[in-house]
This record gives sequence, structure tokens and C-alpha cells, in this order.
Amino acid sequence: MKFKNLTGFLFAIISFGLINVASASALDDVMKARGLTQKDLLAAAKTYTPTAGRDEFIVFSSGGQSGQVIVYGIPSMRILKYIAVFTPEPWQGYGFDDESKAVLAQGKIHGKQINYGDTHHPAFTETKGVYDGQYVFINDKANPRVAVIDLHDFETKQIVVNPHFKNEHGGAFVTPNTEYVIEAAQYAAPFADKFVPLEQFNDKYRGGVTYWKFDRKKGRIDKSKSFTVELPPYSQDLSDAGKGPSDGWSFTNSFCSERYVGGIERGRPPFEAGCSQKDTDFLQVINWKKAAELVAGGKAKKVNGMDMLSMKTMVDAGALFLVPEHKSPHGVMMNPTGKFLIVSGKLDSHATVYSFEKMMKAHKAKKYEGKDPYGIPIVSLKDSVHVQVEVGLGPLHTQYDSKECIAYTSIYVDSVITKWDYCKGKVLDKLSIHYNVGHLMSMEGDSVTPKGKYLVALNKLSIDRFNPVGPLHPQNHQLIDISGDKMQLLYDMPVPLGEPHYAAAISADKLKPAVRYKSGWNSRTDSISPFKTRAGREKTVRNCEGDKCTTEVWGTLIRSHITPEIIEAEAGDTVIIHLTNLERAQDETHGFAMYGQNVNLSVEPGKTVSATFVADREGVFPYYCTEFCSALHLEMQGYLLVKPKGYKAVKTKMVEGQTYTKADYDKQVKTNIATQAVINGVVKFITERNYKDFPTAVALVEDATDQLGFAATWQKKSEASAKAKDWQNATLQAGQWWQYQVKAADIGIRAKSYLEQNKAKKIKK
Ligand code: K7E
Ligand code: CUA
Repeated sequence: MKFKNLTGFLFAIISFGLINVASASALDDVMKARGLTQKDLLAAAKTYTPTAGRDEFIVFSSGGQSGQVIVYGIPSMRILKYIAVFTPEPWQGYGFDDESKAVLAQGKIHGKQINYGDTHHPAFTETKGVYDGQYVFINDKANPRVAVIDLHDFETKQIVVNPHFKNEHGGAFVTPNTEYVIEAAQYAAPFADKFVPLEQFNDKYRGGVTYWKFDRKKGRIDKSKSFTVELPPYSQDLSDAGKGPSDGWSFTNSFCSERYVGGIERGRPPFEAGCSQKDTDFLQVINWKKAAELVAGGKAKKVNGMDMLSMKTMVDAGALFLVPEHKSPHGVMMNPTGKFLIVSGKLDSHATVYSFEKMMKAHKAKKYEGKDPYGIPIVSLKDSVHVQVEVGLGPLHTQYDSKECIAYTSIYVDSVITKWDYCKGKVLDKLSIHYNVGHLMSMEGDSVTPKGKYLVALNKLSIDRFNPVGPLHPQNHQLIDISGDKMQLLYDMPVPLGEPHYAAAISADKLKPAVRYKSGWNSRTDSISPFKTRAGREKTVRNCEGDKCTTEVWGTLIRSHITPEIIEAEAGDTVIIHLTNLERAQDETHGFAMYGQNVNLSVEPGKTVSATFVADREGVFPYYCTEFCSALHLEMQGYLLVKPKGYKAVKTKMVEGQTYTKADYDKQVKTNIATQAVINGVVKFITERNYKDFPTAVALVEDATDQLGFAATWQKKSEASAKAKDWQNATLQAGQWWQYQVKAADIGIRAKSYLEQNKAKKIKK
């Protein structure tokens, strides 16, 4: 739709009945004041998500050097979460509680804790090539590792360390039924964990591709069933798995097949010169199904404790060959039908479309143009290329549309996105982006059923796109509308957390994350924690063996108190605190932070976490809840008292700041009765409505009923104290009774407004 002028545009909106005349002039004013064009308004209308609105797609983006994964929505581009993966992250208590420390410890290298990762490529689990929304994998380029994130709770469950590589890049990519998670090496190194002179590079340095076996039932990678295929010391790069007709095969790029070793300090030209000298590098084509059979048939050797297939074994079985690629290739992407593979050379202006059928025909006929120095046969470019297309200078990565034969390639040097037809080999459209784009991401673009609609350009530089924040700039993710013939730029989103390389988007309706854990849950092992603690069963136990003492606490958290509120230990004790969040209510997370002990926990509803530390000196260590969980959140506090060794307590009375009389008790009881009247009114409103038709309302009512149960318990206690004329306790207990009433009222009112908003119907009783 084209409009002659602003009035025409507004008139069109009005006649569509979207806004009324009065607000049309208001809109006009806003446009003038903010200098917005019609195009801007259209873009805004395509991305703006009204309050409480939801996104159609959810993106899992690499967090680059932050070692995390960034979750955001499309089209709103609102960031929803940073998932802690390779790096400690205090908000989630990751790397602070014993349970998540155990996950990070799986990622140790030679016993050394690595507290960061360089995440590059996320990949969803697939079933028959379609995203199923169960798990997402992410790699760490710097310390060759892969992590498993469960989408049931968006938590990292496992980290595996590659025992063969010293670096990686071509991961994580999955096979169509997630049989394997692919991880290819990058900078060649000796497999042995020892010094090997660079002079022995050609003989002793190696690359490879690791196939991590994913056990879907357990939701974990099974290292004992995983293996590596040995490759020459070319720098392996991005990889992709075949699908459809090419299922069973995987494809890994390489650069620096010159096997050049730099060394400016030895008077040699640098890596960049020697690694880009030849006109071609090699695509490494691997039959992973055959490789798995070879491993099962005992053809693998254990190297550093994990199976490895030699190049010779693979070549002899016809399961490995090479195809030349143009100068310094980077991206390699199998198309949705599994017939074509697009590779682009970053020092070239072409994208090359390979035909799987053609290269297989040559390979089966043993029609090779020669062998590489390691005896791997080479199928010629001529015998494998479908078409080559001039897409722009410095093409990197390609993504696919829902429309057949349509691809988008990121052009790094030119800073454009090229839309082209890879069947016919024709460029269709170009869009300038800002600036120097790396990966591109289309919706469900790696699957056999891409969803089209949007594209995100993951730009390397943001330069002048945002308000300046110092020399370190945020990255820039640009949202592009690809629903029409022409691409349209919609939105710039700054990413202030490391440099994301790749991202993957899934339809939001495929994700069904939990809102609470089963009570007493260890979320990292996905089982009931042995330290689960029920209400009323809290305890602190001190045990000594010789002069080694341990103070162990089994505690609970619920609005608004921590049990225990006092922990006593002696200097030198190992203190272990287990905390269970007793809440069932949505979003009632409690935190736990303690002075001077590096203790900081996040305990979501149902979760049990533990913290272990040595109380190495006497002192008073306050602790408190870090999440503003209720009106009396600030009172959610306590003390760790670390007494000097062998301290003998002198019996003295607890001095309270305030004493209470019968008048105080009566006043509190009067308040409580009035509060109960308010609660009764809310209860009446709810029970007269069809609230049982609304699961959210039912959950709130359950929670409120719990709180009223606690109120009743404290009412009884206070009445007993009043009977005994203990006005001090009677008043305080009546106060606690009121606290629970207030919590019940708060939740009840939330349920009431939910029912009003959702137009609950009145029912006859
Ligand atoms: Cu091109 Cu690691 Cu896929 Cu960066 S990578 S852009
Ligand atoms: Cu619990 Cu604040």
C-alpha cells in the first residue's frame, strides 16, 4: 500500500477503524514531535507488542564471550532471559549453589575451573528435522565444550568437554532426529596432552569432527557412545547435518588448508597471509551413520578415553571425501529439502550451491580428481556444483525462507543482505544493514520447515546506531520483514552482553516451560533432592569428627520468613545450608544472600539448593531474601552467628525492644477481624464466579487457601497465649496471624482482578 501523504496514510488507518479521528490528530502530533515517517509507523506497528502481549517466535541467541545464552522475542525484540551456561551468574544463583557448581565443574579442563565460554551456535533438538522444543545445545569455541539446556525450565543441565580438541567452532549442530550433536574442531592441535613442536604440524597436529550421542530419554549427552572422526590439520569451520536425501551425512568447511603456521617473531609472514594463499579450501564430507557402524564394529581407537576413527578407516569405508571450496569459506548450510548445500567464501564474491546428488554420484563412481596429502579422495568442483552466484563482497552465512528456493546471505564487507533464488541462481533483492553482518537467522531456519516472515541480521559493529556508552559498543540485532518481495528493516536491538554469533528461533507455542518445580527438586540433576525439607521439619545439626566440625542446616523459605532465622556455628566450622522454597505460587522466587561468605542463591518455587562454605572466622553474618517477594520482604532476614571456638554462652534473657499488654493484643485482634471481613468479601466474589474454569485463578486460590491455613494456626497459638495471659507472645502471634491474612488478601485480590479482566461469569450457587 502506498500513500501520497501523511493525511492519506492516517485516513487509511481511520477508515480501517483502527483508531478514531481524535487520536488521529494525536498520532500526527507524535509523528511530528518525534520526526517519524510513515515507514517508521508501519515498522512500529509490525513490532510493537502491547502490554501483556506475547511474541510469535522465541530466539535463543549465543551470548558470545559472556558464555551465556540470550533469550528474546520476535517481533518485539524484548529480552526475556539470560541463561547461565559456562559462566557464573548471580541472579540465577548459577555457580553459587552446590548443585549448579557441580554442572560448572563438569566443564573443568585438566582440573582447572573455566569461568567463561565463547558461545557461538545454539541448536534445538529436532524430531524428523522439525524443532520439537525440548532442549537447546550451545558450544564453547575457546574451551571445546558443549552444553545441554533443558527448555522445561531454561536451565543448563550438562557440560561436556571435548577430550580430543583444544579449540572448536563447528558446533552445535544436530542430526535430524538429534541422534548426535556435531562439534567440529577449529585450530589444529595435537590430540596428545603434551608439547609437540610446531615443526611437526603436518604429522602430529590434527583436526576432527566429534559426534556427541544425545540420550533423549535422559536428556543428557552420553560420552561413552560419542566419537570423533580424525581430520587433517586444516582449520575446520562451520558444519551442518544432511537431511532428507542427505540424512546420514554431515558437512564441515575448512580454511587454511595450506596448513600454514605463522610466527611473526620467527620472521615468518603472519597466519592471515599464509592461510589465504590458495584459491580453494576443502569441504569435508562425512558419512556419520557409517562412522557410527564402524565404531560399533570395533574399528575405533580410544584416544584420551573416547572413541576415535582414523582418516584411513574412514576413507577405506568410503565414508570420507573432500570437495574443493572457494577461498576461505565460512558458512555452510544445507537447504530444507536436503538437496543443496550453500557455501560462501569470505574473500570471494560468490556463493556456491553444491548438489548433494552430484557429489554423491561422483563419489559412488570413485570419480576423483586426486587425493589430499592424507589420502582423502577429492571430488572435483565441476562434479559437485549446481550453480555459483555473485551475491556481494564477503558473503558469510545463508538462511532459508519458507518459500522454495529462496535464500538470504549475509555480506560482511558490503554490509548488505542478499535475497536470491538458489535453484535458478538469480539475485532478487538487496538490503543495507548496519554494519558488517555476521550470521543471519530466519524463523526455524535450520529445520526442514522454515517459517519465513522474519530475518535477523546479527551485526558485528553498531558504530553510530545507539546512544554512545563508551568505547565498548553493544552489538546490534536488526529485525527484517521478509514477508514481501522486498525486505524491510524494522528494528535495531542493542545486545549488551558479549558478541552473539548465531541464534535460532522457534515458534513460541512449541515451548511449554514449567512455572514451579515438584517440591524439593534438584533442578540440575532433575530429581528429588536428598536435602528436601518440609514445613515444620527444619533443623540445624552440628557434628564433629575430631576437631573438624560441620554445621548443617535444613531450612525452608516462604513469604516472608526464612527458617531458621538464627544459625549458630563455631569458627572453623564447615557450614552447609540447604534451602527449600515451599511456595507453589507462580513467580514467588526467594533469594538468599549472606554477608562476606560469597553465598547468593536463587530458590524458585519448589526448588532445593545448597551452599557450602567454611565459616573461617568468628562474627555476625546477616542474611536476607534478595527477591522483593511480599510487603514484608525486607523482614525476610536472619543471622549466622559464628562464635569463637569453645565459646561458653552466659545465660541472659533476650531483650526485646518493645513489651506488649492486653490492650495491644485486643487492638491487633480487632484489626485481624476487620481484615477477615475484607478477605470474606473477596472470597465471596471469587466463589460466585466460574473461577474453576481458569487454571491461573485456581492456582491463586490454592495459594490463598494455604496462607489462610497458616493464619488459622497462628490464631490458635495467640489465643492459647492470651488464655495464659502471656500478652507478649499473644500479641506477636496475633501479628503473625495478621501477616498471613495480608498475604491471603494480596493473592485473593490478584485472583479477583484476574477474573474481572478475563470476564469470568457469575454462577448460581
Ligand atoms: Cu560466523 Cu562462529 Cu558461525 Cu561468528 S561464526 S559470525
Ligand atoms: Cu522472599 Cu523476599
